[in-house]
Amino acid sequence: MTFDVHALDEFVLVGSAVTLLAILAVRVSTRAGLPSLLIYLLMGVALGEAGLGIGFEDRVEPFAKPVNYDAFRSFSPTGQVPALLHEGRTIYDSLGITLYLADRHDGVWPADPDARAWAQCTVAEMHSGFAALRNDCTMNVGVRVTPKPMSAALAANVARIRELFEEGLTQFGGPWLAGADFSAADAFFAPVAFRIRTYGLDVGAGQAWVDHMLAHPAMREWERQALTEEWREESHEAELAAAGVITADYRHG
Ligand SMILES: N[C@@H](CCC(=O)N[C@@H](CS)C(=O)NCC(=O)O)C(=O)O
Repeated sequence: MTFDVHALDEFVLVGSAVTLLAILAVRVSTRAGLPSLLIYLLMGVALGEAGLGIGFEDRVEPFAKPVNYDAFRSFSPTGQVPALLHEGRTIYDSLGITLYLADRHDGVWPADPDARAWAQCTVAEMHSGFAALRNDCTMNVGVRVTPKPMSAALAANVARIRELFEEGLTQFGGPWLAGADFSAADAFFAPVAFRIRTYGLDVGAGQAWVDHMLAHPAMREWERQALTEEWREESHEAELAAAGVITADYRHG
């Protein structure tokens, strides 16, 4: 996903005038995490950067306290993000947005039938699964954590991720999960790349993808913005404290 914010802005200007509400993408990534937000932001930027012509404008929507359901309901029927506003439509849910984009742009899914089928399954698996990873390894771009001993469920999630990454890289040749080109599969696992780094999770040879992903200009820009985030959210900070011992905190906002 991204790169230079100004380049991104240009993309937006010349793009398809999609407005992506990647709410809190940066803020959320700093403190804790809302994977979907991140996913969106990343996906939009990445696809745009990849030259697929998907321009979008992201908007930060802070969480309302004590609950933000009503506030988010003003732009998203589920009270959740992400939501994509396009041509008068509200497209919500990460998978719904992906399908919507794939109907309108080439490259969201790999062209190769095998890679395409694999990518679609992995996206579905990410969308509906990995609950232990989401719960136990709260998303935070700005810190490093020595995690508490893993539950059996978390260990199984990490093992499955390792298996998926290694399978994708081996079967389709990398450097992206489903082959030579970035696809929705990479977007859906982008927040996982940050989690792997934050918690030092072992994904075996899948680390090659993590390194490749984290080096992407969009990811670096995402991280840069996250580190400057000025606010912290109590609940996410509490989740972080419960996840293990914080060994480094690079947030300077
Ligand atoms: N299945 C949904 C999940 C969306 C979701 O969990 N969104 C979180 C942020 S990543 C959210 O909006 N939470 C609102 C809240 O915590 O009040 C999707 O993938 O779009």
